[in-house]
Amino acid sequence: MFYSIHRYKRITSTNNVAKSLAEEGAPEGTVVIAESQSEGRGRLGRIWVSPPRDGLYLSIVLKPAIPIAEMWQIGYVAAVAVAEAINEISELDARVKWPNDIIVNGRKVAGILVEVDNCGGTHEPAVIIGIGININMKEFPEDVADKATSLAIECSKEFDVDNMESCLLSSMHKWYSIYQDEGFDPIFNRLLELDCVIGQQVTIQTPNGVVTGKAISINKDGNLIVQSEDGQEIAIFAGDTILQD
Ligand code: BT5
Repeated sequence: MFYSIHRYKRITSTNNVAKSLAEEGAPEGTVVIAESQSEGRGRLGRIWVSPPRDGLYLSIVLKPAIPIAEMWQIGYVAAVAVAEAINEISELDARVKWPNDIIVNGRKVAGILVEVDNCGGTHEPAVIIGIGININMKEFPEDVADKATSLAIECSKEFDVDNMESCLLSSMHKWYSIYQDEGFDPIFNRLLELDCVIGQQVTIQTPNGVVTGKAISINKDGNLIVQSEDGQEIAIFAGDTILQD
């Protein structure tokens, strides 16, 4: 896969622009990078705080030859790639908090947004992987301050955003190539090594309500398995994880 990089100073959201490019037939490996976003978003339309130049805001168009129903796997390819890139650059111990948070010392340093686009049936379906990494922020708005962190906060020094970008793109290239050559198993195995949820008491906010219990595993369908207090095992496909102290 070769990257074709589109750079912007300020746009609404790199995912929006990447989606439009995919719908116009942009090839796999199209990357959209912005210095800042006016409408950076997380899942369910939530806001992604994206101040100028302090973070990396990037979206990649991928077109894996797999059924749309399996494209969620690419979110885990990205999670592994982002955690490894952060660890390589900073020597921190970034971990994956199921399903899409990258955390350091219990706080979120990066987030991943996976959006599948069937491109109106005129082009091959694409999966847009949006990645936001907090690099040089020293502080955050009040509503995220208690759960967000940055590389600069954790390491007490600034990092070069361009360096993070190249490290991330090579990590994505590496893990996506492994995925294409060997399938989901190696991704899944690495995910389990980087996971910080299994074995923990958790509260998961799911689209169908709140589940509390002990996280006991992640299965190959991407579900987190939680054992509730009455011993029942619940498989959860999507949600927000809160780790209990
Ligand atoms: C995510 O959503 O974690 C996915 C974030 C993806 C952002 C990238 S930036 C490039 C690309 N273009 C976009 O428009 N998006 C992608 P979610 O799990 O829903 O988390 C969102 C929640 O994280 C918010 O509701 C806040 O509580 C919190 N949050 C917002 N900004 C944050 C930040 N910069 N750092 C840490 N937490 C943040």
